[in-house]
Amino acid sequence: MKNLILTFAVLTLLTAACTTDSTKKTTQANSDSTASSSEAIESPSAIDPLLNSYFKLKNALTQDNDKVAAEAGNELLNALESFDKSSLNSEQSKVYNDIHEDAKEHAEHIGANSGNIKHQREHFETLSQEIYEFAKSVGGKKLYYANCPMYNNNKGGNWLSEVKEIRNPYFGSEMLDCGTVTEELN
Ligand SMILES: [Cu+2]
Repeated sequence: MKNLILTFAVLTLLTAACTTDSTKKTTQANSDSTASSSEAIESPSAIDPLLNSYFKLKNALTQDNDKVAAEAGNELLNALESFDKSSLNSEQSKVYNDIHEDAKEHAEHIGANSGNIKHQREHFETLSQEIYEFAKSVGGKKLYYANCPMYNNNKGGNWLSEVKEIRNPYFGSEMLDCGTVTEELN
């Protein structure tokens, strides 16, 4: 009898795990089909203002340009402050809520640190992690997550890129092609 109960419990657990998984897939499929009938729901463009200013920042750092980086940091701060969450599903909203205060702070410091590219890069490192998490949860874009193993005394640093080619934002002209793409987002 004990065995039977145990078997039943295990089966229930297994079934529960499978159900959760297939529910996820169904939800995913549903939201996909809703998106085609009403583009407001899964419009990939909701994240565009954030990504555009993030990429402007990243590209400025690859060019060792602290002034444009500061400009892009301020633009990113604005984009985060005026971001319209209405197109996000609950999972995406959760990720956004998790990152958004912190990302704002990093963007603000980058904006305020023209003349100190080293400090801008320090903030860029954590910021990149946050933008990556959010972009990954929103999806719908071909993006590349890259790693430079040498940044920060070989602790390494990651960044998100719109192009596959490595252009290192942590070292700029000093080591422009140092790094590898570690993940492709779709
Ligand atoms: Cu700072």
